[in-house]
Order: sequence, then C-alpha cells, then structure tokens
Amino acid sequence: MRTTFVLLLVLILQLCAHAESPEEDSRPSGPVGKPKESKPTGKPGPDPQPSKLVPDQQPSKPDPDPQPSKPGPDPQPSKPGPDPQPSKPGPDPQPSKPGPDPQPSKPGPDPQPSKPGRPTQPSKPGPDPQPSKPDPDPQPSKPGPDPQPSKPGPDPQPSKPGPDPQPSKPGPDPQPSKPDPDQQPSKPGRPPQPSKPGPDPQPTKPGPDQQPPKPGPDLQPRKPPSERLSQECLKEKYTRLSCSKVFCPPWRRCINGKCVCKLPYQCPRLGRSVCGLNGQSYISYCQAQAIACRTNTAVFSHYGSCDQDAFKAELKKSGDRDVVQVETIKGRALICGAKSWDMAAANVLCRSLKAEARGAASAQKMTVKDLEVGHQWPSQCVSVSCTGSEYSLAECTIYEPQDVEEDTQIAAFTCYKTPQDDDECPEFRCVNEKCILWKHTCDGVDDCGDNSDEMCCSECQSGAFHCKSGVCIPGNAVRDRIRDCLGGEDEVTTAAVGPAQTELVWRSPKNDILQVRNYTEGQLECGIPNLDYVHRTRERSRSKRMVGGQEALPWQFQWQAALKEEGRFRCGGVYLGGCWVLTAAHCVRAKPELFRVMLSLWHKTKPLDTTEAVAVKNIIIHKDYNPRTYQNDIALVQLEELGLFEKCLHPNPTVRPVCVPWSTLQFQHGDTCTLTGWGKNREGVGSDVLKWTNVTITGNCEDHYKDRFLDGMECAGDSDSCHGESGGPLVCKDASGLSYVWGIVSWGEKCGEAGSPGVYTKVAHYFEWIRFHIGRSAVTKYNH
Ligand SMILES: [Ca+2]
Ligand SMILES: [Ca+2]
Repeated sequence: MRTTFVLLLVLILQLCAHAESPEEDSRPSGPVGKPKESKPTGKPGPDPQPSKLVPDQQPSKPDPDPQPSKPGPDPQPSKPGPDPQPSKPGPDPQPSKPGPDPQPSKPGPDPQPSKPGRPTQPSKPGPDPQPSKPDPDPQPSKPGPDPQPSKPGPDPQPSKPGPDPQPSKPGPDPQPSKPDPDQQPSKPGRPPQPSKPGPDPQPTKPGPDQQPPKPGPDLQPRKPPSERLSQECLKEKYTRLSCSKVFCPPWRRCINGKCVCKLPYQCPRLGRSVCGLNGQSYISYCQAQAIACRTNTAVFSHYGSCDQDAFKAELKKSGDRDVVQVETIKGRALICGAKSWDMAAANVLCRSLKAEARGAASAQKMTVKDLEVGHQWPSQCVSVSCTGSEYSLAECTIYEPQDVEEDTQIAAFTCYKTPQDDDECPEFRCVNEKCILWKHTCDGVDDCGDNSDEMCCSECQSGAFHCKSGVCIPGNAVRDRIRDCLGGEDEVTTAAVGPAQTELVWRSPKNDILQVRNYTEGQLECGIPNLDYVHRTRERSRSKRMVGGQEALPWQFQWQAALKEEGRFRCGGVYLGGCWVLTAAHCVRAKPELFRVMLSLWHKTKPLDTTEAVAVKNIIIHKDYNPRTYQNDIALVQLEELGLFEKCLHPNPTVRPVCVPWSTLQFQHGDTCTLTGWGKNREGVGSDVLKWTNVTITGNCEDHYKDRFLDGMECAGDSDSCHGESGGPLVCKDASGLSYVWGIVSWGEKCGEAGSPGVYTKVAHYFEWIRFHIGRSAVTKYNH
C-alpha cells in the first residue's frame, strides 16, 4: 500500500514536470507511447522493425497557443432581414389558391392530394404499382470522396491490410507489466483509430498502475488527438486533391470531387513569365505547373527569363543527416531551420531529391557548428515555407538569405522509409499509407505528404485554422487574400491570423496563384444582391409577421423566381444566371409552352415595374426523379432567348443569380439558412407577397422520416417551414457573404409542427448534373 502510494507520488511529480515541458501538445497523444526522444530505433520491445513511425524528432514546435481560437466569423451570417422570428399568423387574406395540386403530371393515384403548398410524401407507398425498389442509380455524380489517394509516385508498397492472422494481443489488457514509453502497441492490426489498444491516454510516464492519475491542473484535457478526427470522414480518404473539401490550385480543376490536371492552355494568359528547369520559358507559373501536373515532375525553376541561372537544390550529407544546399542567383545557401521549417517542406525535399513518394520521416534542426567538417558549407541560409504540394523546393515561398553563425539552426531531415512489415501503424495512417503520430494530425502542417492528416478535423492545434469543412490550414494561410476554406472563413476580417513571418519574402508563387484565382473566380458573379435595390429603410417593427415567415421587401431576394403554369401560380424557383432557373421536378412537366417564369416578382398578382415574365424554352427534369419517393426532385427551366440575342433577360438590376454549391460540405447541420416563397400558412392559404423565414439545417432526418429520407435530400427547420412553397429556394450564406442555393423545397409533412422538418432537394448533390446541362463556367464561381 505504502509502496503504491510512494510510486503514485513519484509519478504525479514526474507528470507535473512533464506537463510543463514545451511539448504540451504531445500529452493526449493517443494510445501509444509518444517517444520523448527522437529515434525509434533500438526498440527494446519485441517489435523488430524500426522505421515504422515517423519518429518524433521535430524539435519543439513553439505552439504557444494550441487552441487556435475559433475563427468566429458569425456562424450564421445569413440573416437577411430584420428579425428572424416570425410569430403571428395574420390569416392570409388571399385564399385565392384553392389548391391546384402541386404534383403535376401525376397519372397514378396521387399520393397526397391534401397539401397544397409542399407535397407531403406518402408515408406508405401502399397502392403504388411500382414495387418498393426505387431507381437503383439515382445519381450519377457523387462529388464527394476521392477514393484515390492521389499519390503521385507509383506506390511502392501496396501493403494490403490482410487481417492479421494472429492478433498477437487481442486481449483487453495488452501487457500491464512494463509499459515502455517508447513502445509501439503490439500489433493493433491497422486501426484507423487506435483508440483501443492502450487505455492510457498519457503514456509518457506510465506508472505501475494502468491508469496513471492525471496531473492536477489538467482536469479537463483536450480531446485526445485520435478524437480530433472524424472516423466517418476518414473513410472517405480525403486528400489535398479532394475538392469537396478544399480548393484546387489554379492548374487543376475540380471534376467529380477531385482536382485533376488542367491543360496548359487552360491557364489564363496573365502574370509574369517563368523559366523551367529545362531552360524553356513559360507564359505563367500556372502553365508551368499544369505541365508539371501532367508529367508529375517538377518544371518550374524561377521567375523571369531563362537567361538567369536556374534554381538548384542539392542534397548534402552531414553525418547521418541530410541537409540541403541551394544555388540561386543570390548565391549558395542552406535552409534555415527556424520557424517555417516543417514536415511539409521536408516532404517536398524527400520527394524531389530522393524520389520518396511519401516524403519525409522527420524534419529536424541542427546547428551550423554541428555540420560535418570538410565541406565548404555556405555562409548563409534561406527560410522556406511550403504547403507540401510542391514538386520542388523552387515552388515554395523563399525568404531573403541571411548570414549564418555558429549556432544558427539549419534544416535537416530524414526521408521516410517504407516499413518492412507491411501492415502496422499504431497511430495515424495517412491515405498514402504513410504512418505518422497522432499528435501531428490537425496542426495545419502536411505531415502525410498528401495532407490527409489535415482533412477530417473537428478542431485544430498549434495555431492552425479550422475551416468549417473540417480542414486545418496553416496559420499563415489566414487572411493571405487566397480563399482556402470553402466558405472563405479564413479571409474574413475577424479571422485570427497566425504568427507573422518576420523575414522578407524573396520569391513566392502566391501572387501568381492569387492572380489566376481572382481572374477565374471573377468570371462569374453570383450570390450577391444588388444593394441599390434592397429597401433597407423600413424599421423592423413595420414588417408584418405571420406563420411561415415574414414579408419580404420588394427586391430583397433577387434570385427568387416564380413559375406560372397556364397563367396560374404554380411554384417557386431560383435564378441561376444566364437562361436558367432551378426548381423542383414535381413542379413542372415537360411542356415548356405552358410555363412562364416570373422574375423580380413580389406581390403575386401585382407586378412591379421591374417584374419580368419570361417564356420557357425547355424543361429538364432529372431523369431519375421518382414522383413516389420524391427522390431527385429537381428540374432546370431554360428560358427563351430574346429574339436574336443569346440573352434571356433584358438588363435588370433587380435580378441576380444565386450561386450553386459544388460541395455537399459547404454547409452543414446547424447552419441557418433562409427560405423564401409565397407558400401557404397552416391553413393552406397562400401569401400575396413574398415571405421569408430562417430555418436551421438539421442532421437527424433519418430519425423523422426513416427510409423515406434518401440520398440527395436535406432537412431543415422543424417549424415555420411550410411557408416556402414547392420549388422555392433554401439559401445559405457563407462566411464571406455569398449566397448559395442549398435546397429546393420538396416535401414534408405536418407543416409548421415542431419535430417535422421540411425536406429539400440538396442542390450540392446535383452539382455535376446541373453543370452538365448548364456548362461549368455558368455554374460555379469557385473550383473551376
Ligand atoms: Ca499535420
Ligand atoms: Ca487564405
């Protein structure tokens, strides 16, 4: 008893001492002993193979602020109008619509004749002739995952997961006897999250007891690293090329959720020319990179003409370490080891200089005086800052050279070695199969080499910035004028900027990238209303409130459209720009001559001066639309051109297109969005004037609707949502203020009652379908 007590005491003291060490972020580092010292060689454990883990040699990330302060751009910026809470009915004086059944061409037994506004989905497929197997292949194009890890190099090691024939220690208690801090947990097979193997979240100083007591002050530990990652998300194998999560670089384009190489001519002709490693000149950085992308080798050397000397990086040995010497027009230099030197840069070096597809095992630092004698080392060093996607060091941001002293830190690194044992990774397994420590996930640094350690994070550490889509980006990407988060959260003025780099930038591709992005993103205007036409003077108290929303102001929702069929009000819709309006499939039928699209409409029967009624040229109903289940309830309405012109609308400053979301991750559960329409109140009475209400995207729709909630559907709101009428838009605003049509009112039941969310067609799910019909550039502002 006493011995135990003494041991415990010693342990607590040790832990406290450890807690004060700068390596703070290592504490909750998952189940495995996180080696305090560097090399995992000489494992005393039974495990024979050394180079399994990336050894934790990265010396002390300063990491003063491990919790990078939620950016806090207003999480729901989408309050358009004054007051989000509608309250009182005010029975709508317009019973005019006795209910032209919203389901058009339903030949069969109409499943729900009752609801005039939004159709209620039949709760029982009952008498429907069709058997209960709806369309097997509802949706051609999943934008989401990219199953292929996008590793450039040929994967040298297929490393099949093969179920370990003998799970050496499957028992709940691996080995209580001697917990070695440096030991890999014995053969956990290959768990995506080793949350199991060791119960000990704090392995560094394990006592005799299995559960060493937490050091006092840290009663509320941060999430253990393995829990920072969403397992659901990891299954999708996202990498930096997954454009449902991140933006593609300008020399790639987003197709079906994956960034693929552009053709060189697809880069706009702007910016400075660059010189390639082959001595050839290219019109732009983008063009050189497009070629590099296609050939999967470095092309870029330096900016400007090829008369100057090329940029050269050369590997040098110093003892057992690799260091790099660069030769530039500014002379020879080493890489400085301070600040920006990290695994992302080391990965680039190992890939480009040693052809190690998975990059580096560790990024180290050493002092100049420790360099091996006998070589004429350069007298200066340059700092570099890489994203990890570069083909060579030349593409990284490079800072002005500085003189080195004896104790100046310079960069060294060890390249990754493919483990002999094919299948063991007690910590984090990257999509490219590299194995890294849990503590290196979600820190904004590309440790994996494909950035898969940063793609599925519920929070970030070490000063990284957390995008809403779950991606951690480095602090220096915040407010750098390049949109990195899908919603632009990193560029709002309130976003917390990472630590500033003090050195002067010598050369960087950032401006070239920015220029091309600005150009392509400027090709399409969407999601921003013309504020000259929004009446903002009215006091909120003067707006009438009613169930199902409150009255909009004329021109407040400039993408709102209305569909009339044979002169009768039929459905809402949303203007996508050009000649296109999006609506629900159940609102239309393939008889364009019967329809008219109304734009800039406010009062249903009293057009404004600006209101336009446009003839319809074509109606495209999703081919897999199922009128029984409402799956794929989406349709495109193509407007008739004006005479000989290609345009379909006269110039009209009160009509603006909404943006089409290209990724299903752009908005998520809990986001508040705005629903608009002339829909019905509880009594089924339609409104004369356009109304709006805010609803929240809900995540548990399966609970409400069970198997009637299908792919391509989204749920939002649990009350007040019946006000939007069929085909009308649910519009969400991102952090940067752009509005996207996230949903189209499809169906729902028990309109206006709590616990009955409305069901929407999830537009992002149909991005590729929309793009196919409309053309890419007309649809998406981003990720062209
Ligand atoms: Ca990382
Ligand atoms: Ca940025």
